[in-house]
Amino acid sequence: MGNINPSVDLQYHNAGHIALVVMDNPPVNALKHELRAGIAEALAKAAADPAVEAVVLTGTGRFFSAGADITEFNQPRRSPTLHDVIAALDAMQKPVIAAINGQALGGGCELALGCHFRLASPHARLGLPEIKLGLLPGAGGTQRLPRLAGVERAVRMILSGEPISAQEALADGIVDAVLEGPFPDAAIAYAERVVAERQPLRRARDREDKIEAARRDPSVLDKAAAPYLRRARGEQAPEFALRAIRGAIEKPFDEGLQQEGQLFLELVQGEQSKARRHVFFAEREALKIPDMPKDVQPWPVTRAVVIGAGTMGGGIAMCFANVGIPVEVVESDQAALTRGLERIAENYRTSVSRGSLSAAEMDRRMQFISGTLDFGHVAEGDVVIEAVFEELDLKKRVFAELDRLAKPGALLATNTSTLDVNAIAAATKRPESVLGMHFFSPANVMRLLEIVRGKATSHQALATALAIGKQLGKVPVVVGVCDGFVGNRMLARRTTEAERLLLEGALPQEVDAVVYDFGFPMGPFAMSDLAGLDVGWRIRKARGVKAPVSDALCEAGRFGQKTGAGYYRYEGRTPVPDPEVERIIAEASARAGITRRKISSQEILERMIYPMINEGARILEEGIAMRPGDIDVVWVYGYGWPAWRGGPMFFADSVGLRQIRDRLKEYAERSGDPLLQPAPLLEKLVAENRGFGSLAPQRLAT
Ligand code: 3H9
Repeated sequence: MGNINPSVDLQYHNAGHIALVVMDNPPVNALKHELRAGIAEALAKAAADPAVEAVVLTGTGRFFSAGADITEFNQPRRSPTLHDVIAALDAMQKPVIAAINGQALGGGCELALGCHFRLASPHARLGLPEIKLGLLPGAGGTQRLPRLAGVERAVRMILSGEPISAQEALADGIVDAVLEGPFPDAAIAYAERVVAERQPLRRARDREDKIEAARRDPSVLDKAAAPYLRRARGEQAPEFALRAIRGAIEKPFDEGLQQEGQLFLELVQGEQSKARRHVFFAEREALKIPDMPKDVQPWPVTRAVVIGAGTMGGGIAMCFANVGIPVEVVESDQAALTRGLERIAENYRTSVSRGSLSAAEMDRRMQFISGTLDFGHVAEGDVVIEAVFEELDLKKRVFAELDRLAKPGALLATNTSTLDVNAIAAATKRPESVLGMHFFSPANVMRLLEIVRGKATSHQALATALAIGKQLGKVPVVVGVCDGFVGNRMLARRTTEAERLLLEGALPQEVDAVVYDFGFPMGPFAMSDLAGLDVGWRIRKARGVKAPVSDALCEAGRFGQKTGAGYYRYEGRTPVPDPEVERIIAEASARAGITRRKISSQEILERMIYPMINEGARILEEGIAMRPGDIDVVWVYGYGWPAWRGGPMFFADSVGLRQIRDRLKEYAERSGDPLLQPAPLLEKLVAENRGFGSLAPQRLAT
């Protein structure tokens, strides 16, 4: 508890020479109003105290500060603002030294940039991640960082949002020193030196040397920003951030600062940042299980076993190796095992050749992975993840075996993407230890992890799966048991509708263009070609279901990218619209007795999105997901839904549920497809004039 207020402590050191201002607002020192007010008050006291010759500003715990308090963005602004505090720091006539004890992010980093000197502990990190919230650094970051570090580094940090290490910050001139000694003592000693040597105050606002080159040649800025803007596609924040940085080059400091403030305000009030903030909080909410007792402790996991050396098994093994957890891949066939381990090595080699992984790090990771044909090794795993062929009987047999061999207290997980986890658990005498861990392909890249909670899954097993997910750097979302769980079940609605659009008159490239322009990395047909059409074909045949266009393509041997042709033909990996496909589609329409028509982009978009939202409503109704936000997280992290559109359920609220309900009704009547009839929950929310966002978290149905 601080002596200025509960969030700020003002201490005096070295006979009152040095005032130490300590920010203490756990868990991350977010700059809420009380913290800002406390810093301002402490600074005023230090300024007025004749004994004080320098001020050191630092934070408690792992954080200097993680920036503005994001929860305050929906509330009216209260003085002192972060601007006011930084202006006060900047204007101090005594040296103010930021002692960056841990992470300094966003407004926290800007606070440090506003100090006259910056010192970092060796494990400190500095970053401006505002772009990930659909914002730009709005407390002087776009003006001070280019002046301290040059335009290229500033663009990289601001437009990527990725933090840098203390050592990199030192090399770039962002911090003045990295101090090995204990914090804050080392910083206090440094402050004494600044005072003793009468070092002049170094204000970032006065620096011009690092932006001179960009002033002479404006293309420096555009060149640095180009790769980020190419990826932005419809997202406002990168373009706004670039404008703000340009202001630093072209305008006097105060004008640039004012422009930055206006651009920030526009973003923070806009729909895109609201969407990204929603995703930020939804991702963290998803880890909270309403019925989980507080004292449940996950089982410790120091060793993993993966059953199956196929693409999924190998990818999952890499996830463990990447974070330094030893993992053994168990296979029944030597050739498959050798192939699987070689595929893993090949994946790492690709990363090394691209420069994203060092050869030494590849070797280190490979050492965590071993392979065996001996099923007995299952006994060594704290977690065992089964990734064998997607066939219920096979999985049941594997689980019966795991039950026999795994140690008591091991977590037994299946990587099924569709099968009944309860049926798989029933093959064991310990269904409480069984759940689904549905990784998305490629497993070592995609961040979503659907954790499927079976009816018997214990709290401890669930807590362990969540902890593993976090440890692996995944974004875990707990879902209930149903065909396809959350993600693939909703995707199935889109797939059906996409096929129908082709039959009615659209072409694959038209549908894909609409979905791509919405912000997805690719459209449904390019995605099917990538995944391979044959898998779905086999499943449809087994279930007696037809998809006339897709079936016809498969019959023509067009399985997608792997055969060089699917919905497109391929030149390398580039899809090219193919007149042959047009012919196949036209024939399928004729066979179905459909007169093809021109379908508008608006209709395509509605039919690609609204049926999924409807299915999302059913998923909530049935208790397969706990919160609409969980569904949004699934789609953002598993299927490339653009984060700046917040996920399907958030998007639905922003479109308006009445509009969606009305359009669905129309499409249902036109197609005769009962699945397009608005879900009862959707109807209920429309009748009550509410959105999905108003729903309280619920327990999963078991
Ligand atoms: C900004 O600064 C704007 C300025 O440029 C201009 C202003 C004028 N505010 O993630 P964790 C909560 S924009 C409020 O689980 P970790 C979080 O919700 C901001 N709350 O921990 C969670 O709450 P709960 C720029 C925040 O160790 C708890 O803290 N800054 C904030 O895995 C723990 O978080 C950013 O964008 C916040 N700023 O990761 C940083 N940050 O326990 C955003 C966290 O109730 N934050 N919380 O669920 C992060 O990236 C990660 O939280 C961080 C810690 C890396 C800091």
